[in-house]
Amino acid sequence: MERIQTYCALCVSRCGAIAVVEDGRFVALEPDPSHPTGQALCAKGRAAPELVYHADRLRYPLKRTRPKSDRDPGWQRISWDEALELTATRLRQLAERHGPESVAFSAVSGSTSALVDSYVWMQRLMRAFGTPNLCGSMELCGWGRSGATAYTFGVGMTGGGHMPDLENAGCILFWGYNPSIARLAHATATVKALRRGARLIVVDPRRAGLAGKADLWLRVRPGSDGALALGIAGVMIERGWYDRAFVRDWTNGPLLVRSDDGRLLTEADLTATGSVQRYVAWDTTLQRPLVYDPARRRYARDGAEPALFGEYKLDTPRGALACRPAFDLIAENCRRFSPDVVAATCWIEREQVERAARMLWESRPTAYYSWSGVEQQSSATQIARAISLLYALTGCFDAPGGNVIFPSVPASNVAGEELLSSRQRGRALGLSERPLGPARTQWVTTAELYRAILDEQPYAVRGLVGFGANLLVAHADVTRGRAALAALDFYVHADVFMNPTAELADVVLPVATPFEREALKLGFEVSPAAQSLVQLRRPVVAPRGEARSDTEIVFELARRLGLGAHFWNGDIDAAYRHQLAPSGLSLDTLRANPAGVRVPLQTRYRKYAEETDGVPTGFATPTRKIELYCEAFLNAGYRPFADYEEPLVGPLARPELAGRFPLILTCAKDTHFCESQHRGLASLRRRAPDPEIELHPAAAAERDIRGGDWVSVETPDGRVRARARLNESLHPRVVSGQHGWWQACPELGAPGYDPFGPDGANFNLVIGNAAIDPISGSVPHRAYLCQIRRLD
Ligand SMILES: Nc1nc2c(c(=O)[nH]1)N[C@H]1C(S)=C(S)[C@@H](COP(=O)(O)OP(=O)(O)OC[C@H]3O[C@@H](n4cnc5c(=O)[nH]c(N)nc54)[C@H](O)[C@@H]3O)O[C@H]1N2
Ligand SMILES: Nc1nc2c(c(=O)[nH]1)N[C@H]1C(S)=C(S)[C@@H](COP(=O)(O)OP(=O)(O)OC[C@H]3O[C@@H](n4cnc5c(=O)[nH]c(N)nc54)[C@H](O)[C@@H]3O)O[C@H]1N2
Ligand code: SF4
Ligand SMILES: [Mo]
Repeated sequence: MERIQTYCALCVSRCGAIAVVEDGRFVALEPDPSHPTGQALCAKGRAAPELVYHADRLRYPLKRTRPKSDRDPGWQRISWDEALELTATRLRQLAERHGPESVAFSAVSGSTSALVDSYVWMQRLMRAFGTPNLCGSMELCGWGRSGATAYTFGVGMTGGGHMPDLENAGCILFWGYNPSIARLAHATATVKALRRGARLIVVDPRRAGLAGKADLWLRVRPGSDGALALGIAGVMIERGWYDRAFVRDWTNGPLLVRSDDGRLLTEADLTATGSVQRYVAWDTTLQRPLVYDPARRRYARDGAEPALFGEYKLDTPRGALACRPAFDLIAENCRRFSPDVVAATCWIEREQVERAARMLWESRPTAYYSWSGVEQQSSATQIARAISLLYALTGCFDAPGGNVIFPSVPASNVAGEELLSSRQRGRALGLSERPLGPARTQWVTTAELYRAILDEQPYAVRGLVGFGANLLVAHADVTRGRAALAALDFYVHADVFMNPTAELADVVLPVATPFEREALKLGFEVSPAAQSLVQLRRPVVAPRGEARSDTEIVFELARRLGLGAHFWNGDIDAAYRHQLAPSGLSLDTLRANPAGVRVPLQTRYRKYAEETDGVPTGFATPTRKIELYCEAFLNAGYRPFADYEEPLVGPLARPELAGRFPLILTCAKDTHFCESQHRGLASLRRRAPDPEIELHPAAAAERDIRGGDWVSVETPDGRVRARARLNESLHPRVVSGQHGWWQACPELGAPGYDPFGPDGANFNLVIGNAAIDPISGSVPHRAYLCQIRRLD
């Protein structure tokens, strides 16, 4: 028997673990409490051996032999050599004839899979190949917390090494995030913080996970989160429960906004010799304009007190101009969301708004995390902006116990940004419609991908390289998606299992599970201690059949595409050495220490205030301050400060639909499965045999539905089935479903579900791709209209 120190890579938690191997067979995965994320394992982690030895694993490369219109693809086993040569030839042909942008990549999210092992290499391949199109669920999973918040703070707020400092937080705010299910290591750390007396606020339509332990649970109406955040911010401003000095010194709240065009006033507006690069605030002591220089991160007069409120008439060469500090405009907008308005809009009690504001302020330092609940919304960007505003008011950014940019082990960036020309970057699908959205960094949505394939707009996409990604189950507009994938000239898909999306591929490549392959992980994110650990995960057993790691596939494909020079000529060890060079760690040391090596790191706080030659670091934004007021938004035609937008498929925005579809539909993850995976594992399926929809007992009674009944879930876009589960914690007009159901579990005789028809259980069959966030393209999987009916 061998016990191998490793970690479970199946989801974002990456729990430290010990793999038990008996006679060469992987028999168990156990928690490793000596690992910074190893306190516990979930049922999925414990089912790892079942995953590895599952009968349905893909074990050999496959080639389609029948047309895509045929229900049977006629899969034929081929050699790796044939599969990769065919793939490289077809991809090269497409690039030569139609440009590399005619090939898109798709990828399973690193939060729900071990593709995180290979993500940067896959991105490097796609960029070296020359395509700016990666369909990786960014608009549903990471945009709000990382992309949108960066417009405010200059850095993505939650994700990577930028995390809530749970060890020191006085108040923890989880907004649309349930770590008990989604990120075990985070849940464990939160429970520890609660034991030491930290307060917890949970914003969630369901009383899920830690909401049961929270000091305050805000049962928000799905998708109305922006109004709630602005309402809480409004109370904080009104009562003076905010860090005034921080807002004054480190946000662009004091900068004056012109009343005529909403732009930030510049020095050039005041004098002919003034600079357009310098902004203007109002000096409350001297009662005159105060110039702010982003290059020096300072106001012209040391110790000056810029105004946060008021209206000021300034003399300009073109006459008098009325201006107000940005913060004054923001405060005014927040006042529109009084506790009464919030109560009516968000369906919560008005007293809760003040309680939340008070707790965020009085129990600080405050740290927060937000995720899926507010990502999959038609106003995902504005919701993230509103939460960012609220958070900036606490003054806890990068402070002990706040949201801290934890240190990370120095490493070379290998994602290959430099390999993609600016011309190709400019061709990312959706970039012209949404210039500030995820396409700026090569993330495209399925709506854009399907349009490019089917309508050839703005140009034709003809090839797809899929690393995992079950697009037809994970994304909306399923029927159009199927037509699009079937219309591709060439589609290669690498996966651990066959899935309904991969069924439309031309070539399928078998991928090893994380327990059968080596991978390098620099930092485990959730705490400074976790960040300091570097682990080279050892394979526990040899891959089944001919399965290979995604990294091996990327490197070998790169070589055959003539891109070997960017990939150390296929030498993965050499690539790791390059990646590790700045860390001072050697690959041999890591191989000799499977439990990982800790690199001493020091957590520095408030790095924005650190000075170099007398100039503070500031923030990576145009004004070098936290941008509560964002001119980039104004320039793109959006509101420059956080504002509320009604969910686009909701009772207020679509009253004509609300009669036929009176319920609000949202969804959440299941603890037993990752997204559309794992329904085939008997130990998990036994505990969660059916797709479910949760509804309030009153809503059920009104429809003659009992717990356990099969019901239909119908929206303006379609209909699917699910089993009713009664949940008293929900608002009677809110129901919550599950996505990801298609796979059968033959071992238990548990059925699979047709992903494309009303008798199936593909949640996303009833979600459309039309009503989306105008800034990011996010799709409202979490706020839709529906009706539920009992099925006889
Ligand atoms: N209604 C609704 N829709 C949603 C969501 C929701 O909450 N509700 N969540 C959204 C979110 S946040 C996300 S991230 C997406 C998730 O959607 P996807 O990113 O598609 O993720 P999964 O469904 O988990 O997995 C897709 C495939 O990846 C394969 N896979 C697993 N591990 C690996 C690996 O290491 N390598 C390779 N090559 N393949 C692997 C699996 O076998 C599976 O076939 O769904 C989104 N869609
Ligand atoms: N067990 C398990 N773990 C996973 C995954 C999995 O599928 N299963 N997936 C991984 C991935 S890809 C991701 S992105 C993360 C996601 O992790 P989370 O974001 O925590 O996942 P969810 O449970 O989908 O959503 C969190 C909460 O949002 C609530 N919610 C729904 N609608 C709204 C709303 O309108 N407003 C607010 N405020 N809340 C709302 C739900 O009730 C739910 O409790 O988890 C990762 N870990
Ligand atoms: S939470 Fe479960 S699936 Fe995720 S890494 Fe930990 S043990 Fe693995
Ligand atoms: Mo995700």
